[in-house]
Amino acid sequence: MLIYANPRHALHDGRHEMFRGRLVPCHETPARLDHVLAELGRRPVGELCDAPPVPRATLERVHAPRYLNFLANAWAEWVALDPANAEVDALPSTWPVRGFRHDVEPANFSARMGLYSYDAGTPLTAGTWAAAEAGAACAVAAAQAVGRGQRAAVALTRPPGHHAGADFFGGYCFLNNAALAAQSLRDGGAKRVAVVDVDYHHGNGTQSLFYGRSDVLTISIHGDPRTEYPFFLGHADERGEGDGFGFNLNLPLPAGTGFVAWRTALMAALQRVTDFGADALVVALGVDTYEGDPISRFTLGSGDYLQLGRDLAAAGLPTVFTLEGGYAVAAMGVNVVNVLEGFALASAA
Ligand code: 6XA
Ligand code: ZN
Repeated sequence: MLIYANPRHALHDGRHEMFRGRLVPCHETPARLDHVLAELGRRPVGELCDAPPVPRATLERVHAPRYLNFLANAWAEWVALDPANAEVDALPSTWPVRGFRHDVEPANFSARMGLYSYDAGTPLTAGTWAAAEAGAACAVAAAQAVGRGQRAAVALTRPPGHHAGADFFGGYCFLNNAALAAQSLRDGGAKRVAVVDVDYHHGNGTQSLFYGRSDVLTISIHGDPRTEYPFFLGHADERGEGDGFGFNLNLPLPAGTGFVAWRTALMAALQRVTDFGADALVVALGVDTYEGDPISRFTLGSGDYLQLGRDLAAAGLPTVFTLEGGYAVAAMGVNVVNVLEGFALASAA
């Protein structure tokens, strides 16, 4: 198993996110990935590798050029508004909802922050673009390694990606690493790619990116959006549209769900992957399904992640992992490495 760890992840280090009318400290912190790297130091389940830079054209396979241009320049624009902004994260506060225009890009910076986002929980910081771009490079490199015949590769990166769409950020995500991996696998010759998103939160960005396509099957197991973030997508009746009809599967579960019921959903997901005839699998790996997670409400235990890894390996497919959520920071390393170890041991057996 090859592991591409984002060397620039810590450049994205938000101060605050908006929560119930207050700015509160960010949950999505550099310490999360540091804990995974520390656990990998104790249990080296794979080989750490460097990813080459990702060409802009590769990012444009998934993201809109004007969105990428905005992200790449946003921090410089923010500081140009007022040098004092260098000490403040940029957060959106106005959004073009139903009936507003999205085709005209405003000149105003705050208006563009709103055009290209959907929540106020995702601060854009001095190092956001550098970190996100280097993370995307890890996802593409992991996909290319699997395309060359590796059984599995891991994009160990943050910021996470599965909420990011073609032209929007949100849910702590800027570039959709899982979607970039899936598209790179397709571009490398895989005919059918499945994305299985096991994060607590619905992978709305990934779903929206492939919703009209039958070559990439998207599946997400997540907290029921009637009560859980991201609220406005992730229901069971979202099955895809046009050519993509039947190629999106949502498996929402109620808050409080434990591993037995959760694993039943996982088995349904993996059966659908088999029926689809996937050549390759992308796992959007969030461990915010953990019982100790501060912002989520499933009750998986650390040991359950070993079984998750074994179950994913049993699908028998070349597999790319991307790292998504997980905010019980001290347990994060054990939980992520348990998945990878369970997978590695089962696929070697
Ligand atoms: C609201 C919660 C964002 C959830 C981010 C996440 N600020 N997504 O873990 O998978
Ligand atoms: Zn999550």
